Amino acid sequence: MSGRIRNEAFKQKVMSAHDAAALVENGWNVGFSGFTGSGYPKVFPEALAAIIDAHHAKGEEFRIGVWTGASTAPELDGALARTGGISYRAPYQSDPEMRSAINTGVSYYQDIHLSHMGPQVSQGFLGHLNLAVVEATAITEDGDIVPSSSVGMNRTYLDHADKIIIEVNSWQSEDLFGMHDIYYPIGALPPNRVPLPIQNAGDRIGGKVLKVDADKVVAVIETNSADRNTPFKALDDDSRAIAGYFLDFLGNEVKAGRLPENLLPLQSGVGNIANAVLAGLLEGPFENLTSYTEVIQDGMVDLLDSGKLTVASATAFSLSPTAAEKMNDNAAHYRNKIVLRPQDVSNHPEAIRRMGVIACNGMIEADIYGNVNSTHVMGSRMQNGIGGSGDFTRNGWVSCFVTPSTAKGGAISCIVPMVNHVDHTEHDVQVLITEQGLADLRGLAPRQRAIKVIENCAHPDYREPLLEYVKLAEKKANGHHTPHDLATALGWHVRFLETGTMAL
Ligand code: 0RQ
Repeated sequence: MSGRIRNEAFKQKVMSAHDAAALVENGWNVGFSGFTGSGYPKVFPEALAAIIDAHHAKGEEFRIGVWTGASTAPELDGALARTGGISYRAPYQSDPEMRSAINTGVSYYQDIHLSHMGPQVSQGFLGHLNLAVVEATAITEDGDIVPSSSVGMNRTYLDHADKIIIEVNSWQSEDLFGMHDIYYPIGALPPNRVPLPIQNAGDRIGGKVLKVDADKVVAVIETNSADRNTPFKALDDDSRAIAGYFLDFLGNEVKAGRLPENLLPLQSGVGNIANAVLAGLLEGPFENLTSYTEVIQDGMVDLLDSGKLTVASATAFSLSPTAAEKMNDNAAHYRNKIVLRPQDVSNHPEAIRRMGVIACNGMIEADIYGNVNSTHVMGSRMQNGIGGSGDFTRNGWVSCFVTPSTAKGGAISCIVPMVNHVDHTEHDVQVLITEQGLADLRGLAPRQRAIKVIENCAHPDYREPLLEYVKLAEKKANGHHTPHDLATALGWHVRFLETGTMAL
């Protein structure tokens, strides 16, 4: 044994992943740890996938509900989705196999705001939780769980599941102990909720460990496996340009007196552009920054190293292999600057609103009036999910969305007459940014916004057609608040589906 299991009763429960997976029954709901590719169980899901395959080979029905914190990795979403044995999945996912199971109709998917997942599980809307499978860095002498590289939904799943399986992963640094902040009162439902006592991004309000009812623990598995940790794409010209507009915007907000010189706590989404923004901040003029976000990626760690960022609060890491090794080697140093919280705290509307978080997230497309689609491709297909973007956008001090102005080599305009699905309404979206420029929509009525969005953000190839649409809509509309020609508003998407391009 690795020495990570320090409680006698738990030592007696150590078994192979196969034996643990054999405890699962058809029709169960399983709550897994894991958030953006970190802190998910590494060997249990593949063992379970093999068991599901064996049942299917015998012609037997075997399907389970899979709940997580957010996206996981090929070893979890990929392995289980491939069996066709996932009946229902929630909340955020980004695995190609899982996406395919959703889009081919094999699996139901419910896309829930990450801060809503805890309360919805607690109220039983997703059904009964039969099993929680949670990765741990260690089990203490007292039988408490030291979380690993994500906290996500673990507190809720451990509290609600009938049975629990713990995967103790000795790849995770033992020095993560003390980085987590597990606040139990967040589980209370109305009318028993209390104010969330977070005033500053780095405030610690809870304990270091997850509590677990030892009687519910049916198996402990030992592993030594790295998190998914995919490297980031190299910064390209578009992401650098987008980051540049965003940083200029923040500088102007400081000059206008709407932001302090060290800004307000930053939230940044995942992906290439978010990382470019963080790289830009490294070279930029802002000092003593703080971050209240949901994932800590490489750029955030670089900012901490530079001293420009003093503290980062999140629920998970999403690091490249190199940055993950660095985190593992230096966790004792970083735990004074990083707080990992349950996702219903990291994404809590009250904290986000109180501190005035600056939200910046990626999108699929925006329309001329400022509605944003973060999740759907051409009306019916799911890309990833809303993740935490709604939690931060609705409640942030400034809410920004970023995207290149075109996708698929220019065949798709990311600025369209009408979005094919709405995740963030015109009432919540304040700033749109593409490599073409930035549209600050604050204080503008819809018709004023349309001109600004087209002129500042649309690709030159699509500007004229968009202006033509505005003219047509104003002629045909039944009202002049948000003029639309309903017969052609989604015509750009229809044209893409029929011809492979939105271009005329
Ligand atoms: O498809 O992979 O087939 O080439 O969408 O697009 O440009 O790689 O962008 O990785 O930044 O993702 C919105 C999906 C952007 C992400 C989204 C196609 C494009 C490509 C991905 P391919 P890019 P990114 C914090 C906050 C929601 C959750 C969120 C996301 C693929 O940012 O999931 O914000 N956001 N969470 O070709 C059709 C368009 C398109 C398009 C791009 N207009 N139409 N396809 N694509 N634009 C994190 C968490 O919550 C955990």
